[in-house]
Amino acid sequence: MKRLIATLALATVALAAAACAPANADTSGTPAPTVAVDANSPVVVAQGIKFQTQDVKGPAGKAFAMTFRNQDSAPHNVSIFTDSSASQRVFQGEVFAQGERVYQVPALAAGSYFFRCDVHPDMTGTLTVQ
Ligand SMILES: [Cu+2]
Repeated sequence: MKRLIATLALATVALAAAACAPANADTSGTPAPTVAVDANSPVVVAQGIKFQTQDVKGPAGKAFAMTFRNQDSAPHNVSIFTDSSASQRVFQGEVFAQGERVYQVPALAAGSYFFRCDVHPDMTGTLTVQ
């Protein structure tokens, strides 16, 4: 009887461990590692239905963090395109009102990119990736 209890206890521990494992070992749909904001991270500020920062820079060839500070009660976002025709989007930031988000911009080749607010397409700017 003692042995059975010990076996059951072990089985319970094993089950508990197995139940915990998927949360730590889930490899399906693993998000890309988050890139932290650093001194060179671009910051875009929106105020008065305009981007106050219309020229920002980002590093070429690696994902980077972009801080977007929306000081309006109107919703805005930052959407990045290959050029001002806005036909090829390379990044679309979350739309939100009044607040700040750190966008995770994917690695981009060096060059000049166009960005705008999807809600107000007249709000535009240039992202230089170098
Ligand atoms: Cu907007």
